[in-house]
Amino acid sequence: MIARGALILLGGGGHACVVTDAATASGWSVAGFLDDRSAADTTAARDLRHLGRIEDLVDAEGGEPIGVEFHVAIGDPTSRRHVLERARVLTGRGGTTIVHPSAIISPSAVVADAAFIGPLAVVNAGARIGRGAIVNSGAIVEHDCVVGAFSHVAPGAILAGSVRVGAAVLVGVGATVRPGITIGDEAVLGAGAVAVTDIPTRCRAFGVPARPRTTVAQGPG
Ligand code: JB2
Repeated sequence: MIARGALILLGGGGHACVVTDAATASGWSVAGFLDDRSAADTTAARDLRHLGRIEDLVDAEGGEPIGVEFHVAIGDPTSRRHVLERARVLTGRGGTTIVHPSAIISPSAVVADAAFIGPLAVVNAGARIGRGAIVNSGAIVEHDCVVGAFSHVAPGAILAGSVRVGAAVLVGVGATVRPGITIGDEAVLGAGAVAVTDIPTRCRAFGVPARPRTTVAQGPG
């Protein structure tokens, strides 16, 4: 039985370990994690109890949601969207936002449900962080940026002012995006890339300056 007021994580990989630390530092009691893989195949089992599969958000006997808060702790945008949707269907709820206490979030910024803001991240004035999005460790989202639902701004990435990031985008580790650039839905900007022109929907762009290469079809996750 999981105590009410506790938090359970969905996903048991490396990102779940980072979220565990952030959630604990911000006062949550993390009861454990749900993952369809066995505990032996997960990283989070090192620190947390494996409590079962995602379907265990619903009480096996009563068929009712188990009533605890949850957070989808998976880095990949498509998988994150997929698992959060499954959880929403099971529980009728949308998931909790976790913000590490060392993050700096402007009072005029807006952070939607189910988002994750990691340690030392900065979300500056007027920025909007979408549902289920990640601003990971040390990433900077400058003033008036929009980060779409389920997008992941990876550790150390920098979005300069007024950048628009679509839904389910991955901005790779240490990537930089020039002011005012738009990145289309489900695009990927590679690690260390510098975007100086817009990146189209579903495009993968790499390098300095970032060059769009191929258009990719993403699976359901
Ligand atoms: O669609 C899914 C799904 N996708 C991933 N359905 C279900 N039921 N489960 C899913 N998972 C589960 O999330 C996998 O079974 C797996 O155990 C976990 C993801 O773990 P993984 O280690 O692959 O990724 P991660 O998201 O924890 O970490 C990645 O992203 C972080 C941001 C890594 O690349 C890290 O290095 C990175 N820091």
